[in-house]
Amino acid sequence: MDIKQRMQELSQAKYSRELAQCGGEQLYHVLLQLSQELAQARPAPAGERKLYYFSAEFLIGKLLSNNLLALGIFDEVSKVLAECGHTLSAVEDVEPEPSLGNGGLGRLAACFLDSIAALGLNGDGVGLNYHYGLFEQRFHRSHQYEQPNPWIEDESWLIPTGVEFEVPFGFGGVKARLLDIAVPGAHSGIANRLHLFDVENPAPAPADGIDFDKSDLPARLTSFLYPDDSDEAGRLLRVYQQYFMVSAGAQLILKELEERGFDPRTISDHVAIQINDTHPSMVIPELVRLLTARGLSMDEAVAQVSRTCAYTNHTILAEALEKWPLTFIEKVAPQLVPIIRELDARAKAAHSDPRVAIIQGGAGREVVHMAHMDIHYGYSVNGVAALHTDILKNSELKPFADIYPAKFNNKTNGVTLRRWLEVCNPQLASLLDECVGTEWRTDPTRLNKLMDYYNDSAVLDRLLEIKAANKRRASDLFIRDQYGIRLDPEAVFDIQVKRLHEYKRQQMNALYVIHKYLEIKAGRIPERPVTVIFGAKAAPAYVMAKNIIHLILCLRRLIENDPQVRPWLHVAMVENYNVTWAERIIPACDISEQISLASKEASGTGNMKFMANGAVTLGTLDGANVEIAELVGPDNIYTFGAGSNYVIELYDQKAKDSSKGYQSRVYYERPAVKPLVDFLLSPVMTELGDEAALKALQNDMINKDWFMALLDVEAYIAARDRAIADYGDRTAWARKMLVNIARSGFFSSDRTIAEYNRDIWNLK
Ligand code: 26W
Repeated sequence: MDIKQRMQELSQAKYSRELAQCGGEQLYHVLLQLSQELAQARPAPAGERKLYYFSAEFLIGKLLSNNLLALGIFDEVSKVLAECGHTLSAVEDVEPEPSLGNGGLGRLAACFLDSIAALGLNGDGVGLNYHYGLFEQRFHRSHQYEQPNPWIEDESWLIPTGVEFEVPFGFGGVKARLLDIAVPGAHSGIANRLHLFDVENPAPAPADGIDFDKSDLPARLTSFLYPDDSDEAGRLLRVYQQYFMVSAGAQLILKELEERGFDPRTISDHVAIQINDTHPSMVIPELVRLLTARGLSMDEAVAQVSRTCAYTNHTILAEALEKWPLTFIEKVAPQLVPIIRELDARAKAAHSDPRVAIIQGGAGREVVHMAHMDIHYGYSVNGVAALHTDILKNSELKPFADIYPAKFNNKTNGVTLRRWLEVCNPQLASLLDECVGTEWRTDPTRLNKLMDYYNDSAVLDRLLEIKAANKRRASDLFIRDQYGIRLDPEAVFDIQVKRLHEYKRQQMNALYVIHKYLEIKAGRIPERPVTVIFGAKAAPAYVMAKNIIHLILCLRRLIENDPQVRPWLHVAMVENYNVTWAERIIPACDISEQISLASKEASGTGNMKFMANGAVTLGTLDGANVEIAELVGPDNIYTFGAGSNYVIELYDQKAKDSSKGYQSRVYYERPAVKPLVDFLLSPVMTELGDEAALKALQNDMINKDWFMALLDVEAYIAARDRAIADYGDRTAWARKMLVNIARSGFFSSDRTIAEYNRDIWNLK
């Protein structure tokens, strides 16, 4: 197809205008339609077995550039736009970012869809079409506020399919309408689909913030992702959402199975279901229900389902392992209760260990342990990084690993380097083309060849120039879009962007900022200026996380207003951090903050994106940081802090005797730590901020500090100062950048997906 000609035709048909006369908004819609046409003309992949990737989140980001790349017309379209005086990135500014995810788990699902399609595998996503997304974050008086984040426009990537299913809730049936988003594969010629279910008559956005009447079902089922679950109505709504997704999804699977001409008795030969964390776990009893309704015996249905479903665990935090009161399920989907009881009875008959029961607790207090159902009735259980899988096998899920050793396997996460390098960092991508050839774009392990340039000063200089250009660009976008916030592109860019959670320890990063501030105030001027950038949303009901945001925003104000400190230290926090901001910030990063308490971050995936863009990691030996450290070697990463075994030991001690194990007060009393923590309630801070919030945070640090920030903070400060000092030797630093880029090929999600397919899905 002549791309330029088709763009011309579309601009005439849609706007009765020459392409060259179109504005950014019109060009966006021309390209949206062009991409839709090309993607829909592509065949679905062949394959005996088809994967359905069930996930409550798909954090897909803007789609235009990514789809143009996958469709093989990125360069051509960029050229045509340039002829009209536009750039693709300016056109893409018009596109709203779909707000269908929260953090790593959702973004991983999006990278996986991209890689499944790129590898030509037969696999679709199944999720929900949240109209107002997670929430849009606003800062006001140094606090986070939440607003609905509507993203669906009249013309969008959503394709109505006309397919509908009835979901049988306890209160009656609700129609699920299927909308699809095409997922074209790069270099594979095929397109898969992301199936998003929606209600027939979605409710309008709530009038005030994100609070709404949670009993207003069914209209509210697809309003928000994870609506505030701090009360019972919110938690119940989640269960409604989950059942809506899995019941409609299971019906879709059976419909397609029939259309492909297969008997439901052979479903496991033709279908694989990946359960992304426990949010979709009710697909197991639902599929048993639907199969028995189609004539299979209970034994047959259970056997088939157990060879169809596979489960991925993304966290070991106890509070995130879902346990639903049986009364909730009784209310939402009463027809599942006898099936879950049967599944539980079978598991209990086979395994007397109460720790592996599906239903736990006495009469009236029974809870359904979703992960346990997945493990007993799934054929594969995987963690998302080597360390995480080891912890699952050796502690968190040990009783299960002892029963089913063969089910457990590791699949270290990956990210799509198409979005996270080719699209977001085109200058670096073309330097890599020059150095290692363009093959790295289809085979990222080729990036290893970059090591040949370790002593090539011209290439090292180019790396530094590209980084500097990306820092200037990010600074310009900050001024433009973040209320004129000024970054210093000459400073070291030190970045921590991820969900806000105590275990990720943004509070420890803030303590470092305080340390630097106090140093400068005491006249000890740092070697070079540092810009500390944060980006994070806090769950609406997570008070401590919001307090940490408050601390960061107060520190920002304090420093900006202090002419003595400002030349050396900047703090910036991105408002409404999302995929779009990640694409702008990550290429500009020098130091990548990956500082979770060892054992708590299952993998992390931001760490991989930063590495591929030439940032050097400052991190604990947690999650995939461990594998990054092995790949780049000790000279090219800064690791610090307590190891996971020690941390787990401390928790065990505390569980046995609360006066043992980690006692934060001991660390608080250390002379290097106390002034930092005390500073939270210093007069300059209480004048700026909300004293109660700061006090609550300080009090928690001193008396609880469950994620042990004070245990590691001294080692952290030392490691960070060392990294900032090393940054001064530009050649040595460029070498570290080069090694990180060269070794990032392993973290391509194409590699991860090839492993899932080889070990779990067997799609072809
Ligand atoms: C209570 C329900 C619930 C629980 C946990 C909702 C959402 C979550 C998290 C947001 C799940 C999540 O994002 N986990 C992350 O998954 C990534 C992909 O595997 C990992 O890289 C991260 O380490 C892990 O935190």
